[in-house]
Amino acid sequence: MNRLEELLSSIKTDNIIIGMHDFPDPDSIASAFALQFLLKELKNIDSTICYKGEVDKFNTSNMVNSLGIRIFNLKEVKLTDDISELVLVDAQIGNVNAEFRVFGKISCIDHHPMYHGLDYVFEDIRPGTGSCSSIIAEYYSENAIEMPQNVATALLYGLKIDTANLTRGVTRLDLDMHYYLYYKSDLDIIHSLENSTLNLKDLSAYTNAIENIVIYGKICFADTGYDSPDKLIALVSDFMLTVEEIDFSVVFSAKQEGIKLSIRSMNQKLDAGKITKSALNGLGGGGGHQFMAGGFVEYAKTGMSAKRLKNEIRTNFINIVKEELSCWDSSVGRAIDS
Ligand SMILES: [Mn+2]
Repeated sequence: MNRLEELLSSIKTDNIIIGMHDFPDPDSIASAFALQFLLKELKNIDSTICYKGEVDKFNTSNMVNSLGIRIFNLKEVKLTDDISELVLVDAQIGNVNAEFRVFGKISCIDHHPMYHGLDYVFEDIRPGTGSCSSIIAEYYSENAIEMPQNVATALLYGLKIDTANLTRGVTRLDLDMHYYLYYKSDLDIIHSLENSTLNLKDLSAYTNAIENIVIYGKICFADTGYDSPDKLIALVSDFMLTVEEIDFSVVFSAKQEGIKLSIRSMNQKLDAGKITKSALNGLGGGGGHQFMAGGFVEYAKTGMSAKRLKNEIRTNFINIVKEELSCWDSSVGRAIDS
């Protein structure tokens, strides 16, 4: 049995939930959407795509609208007794909202590092793969399943976003699936999604970040201002890496409950996920991949003000990065602009 056959045989009911992480991004939405089509097509299984948290505006909601994808907040879904099965995509129990644990049977398809502690009825977790979209696309290609254009477009977009257009964490599978999806996709939609990622009001987050950027060696810290949407914090962090002198970026925004962070690395020696996890250890939660990570620290749990917490977080990051870089040069530990 190949992986798709295994997944299909593990699903016993005809109405399931497909769960995504708390801030669904294009890769998770594409994976869920493509899986939804597969389940309906091959086994006549109905499914509802759910998240628990927020959908950030612009490119994610543009994607949902232009491709006819229906996603729901778990709050909006009436969970009856006959809906007992969950398939998680682009997420695992351990990095997804705890409310998903109510399901009796959970399967998992993901590309994040492994979190342990749960027996899935089916799992296909491939850490290191560039996108979850690539894994789902392979289910189609391996089984010669015809893919509708909107499914291909969603998957190609998810793959492109998670791999920063095939420049970040790319594996052979991502390249093969990029090729497989490319001619099946509506490239005009891809083009318009890629070119309308910001609203005018979002520009202020860039202005704030540029105005208060602090650089230590090749590491930058920047604040997008109060209560920026998560996706925007991530975009500003991506943007920082386009600056020649920067190869590790920590971008944050103070929100009502705490500080949200987005971390990017293009330095092979600096694993964004691991560094974030240890920098926030004891303060809050965080982690991710080699090249991208995120975190959140609640004021209430630390008893610190936003200002103190920002300083604490910055100091932790700098100390850990110093440890990681064996060739750390003391001259780069100095703020060159603050
Ligand atoms: Mn992903």
